Amino acid sequence: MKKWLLNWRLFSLFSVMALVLAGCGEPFISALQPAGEVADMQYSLMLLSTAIMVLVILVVTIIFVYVVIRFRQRKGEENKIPKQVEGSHKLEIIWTVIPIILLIILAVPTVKATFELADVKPMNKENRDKEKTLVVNVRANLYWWEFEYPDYGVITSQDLVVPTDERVYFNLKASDVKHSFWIPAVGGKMDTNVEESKNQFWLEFDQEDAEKAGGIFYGKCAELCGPSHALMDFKVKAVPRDEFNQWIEKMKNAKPVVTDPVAKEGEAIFNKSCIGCHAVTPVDNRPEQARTAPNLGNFGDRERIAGILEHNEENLKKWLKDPESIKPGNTMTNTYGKLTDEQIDALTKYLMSLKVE
Ligand code: HEC
Ligand SMILES: [Cu+2]
Repeated sequence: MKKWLLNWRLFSLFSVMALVLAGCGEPFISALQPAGEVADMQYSLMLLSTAIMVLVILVVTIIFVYVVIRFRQRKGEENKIPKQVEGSHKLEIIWTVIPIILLIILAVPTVKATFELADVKPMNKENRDKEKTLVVNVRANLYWWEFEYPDYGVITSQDLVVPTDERVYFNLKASDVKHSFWIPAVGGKMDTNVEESKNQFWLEFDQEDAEKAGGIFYGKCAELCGPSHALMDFKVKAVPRDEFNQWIEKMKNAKPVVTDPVAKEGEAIFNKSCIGCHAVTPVDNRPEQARTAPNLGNFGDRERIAGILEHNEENLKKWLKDPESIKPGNTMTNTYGKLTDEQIDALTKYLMSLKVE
């Protein structure tokens, strides 16, 4: 095939793809539809740097085209050499000063935003007002997320719940390998490290934007960590402050009450095969190293199963039957005996009954 034809085809293909991808922005996931203070700042910086880059490209291209046309070799003037400007002081100064100015325009807001985004003083104050300044400990694991509310002694997993219209502060760490905490529409990302180098940052979730996103934002791991890295998702429920307070109260007092006979059977199986890893009350006083699996205290209220599957009985059964087929390399696979369909039904009934709402 002719080379220009091949190039042209590739060009059209990429243009169409760019067009298709440009339609991907949904309010629950898109960094281009910022839904909070941090995301707003990051988005403005993106716009500013893009504008500067486009300006530079435009000016350079225009000068380039002008020079190519204006100074090209013309018939009958083959030996004519245009005026040489090499070493021109004026030009050298112009093209040194302009980039410096552009960099300053870029640097001032960037540095300012960097300091603003790193301001975690309120969370580290000795006598912080716990009613007003919420701190969440995020712990990333292969391939699940734990969210601990240290002021309330409450733990949840996979679904983070936060109040809107205020700064929420996060301690970030990992228990196995490095992961990264990212809620595209709201802000981040920030690494979750193993051991002592704990990261801290804050995010703010806008109530109005949360409503546009259906109350749920999408979060994910943004650091390649293993075969199921792409499946290491979580959900963020952003609710008004008073709703959040009610939720945390219910979490504090949650105890599974099982009455249904099938669910009772499930509970018995659970207490034999699963309780060593999974807690079923949001208040879990075991040390961190002992918490080797998601807390299932409010499992019945979850948005997703294992962070990715739609939350329904059918999918839960699939997960219990063969977690490996859903998240390759996850650490639950092959840690309990083979379950019969009956046992899976009973466990499903039991797990779905674990609710606080
Ligand atoms: C060795 C520890 C271990 C044992 C034993 C174990 N699990 Fe798990 N389980 C995990 C881990 C780790 C995950 C998270 C997997 C992931 O998402 O990568 C998980 C995930 C789950 C989930 C999804 C959780 C969520 O928040 O969406 C359910 C439900 C579950 N397990 C139920 C069970 C049941 C029922 C049993 C007993 C039959 C059991 N597990 C036994 C470690 C364990
Ligand atoms: Cu990861």
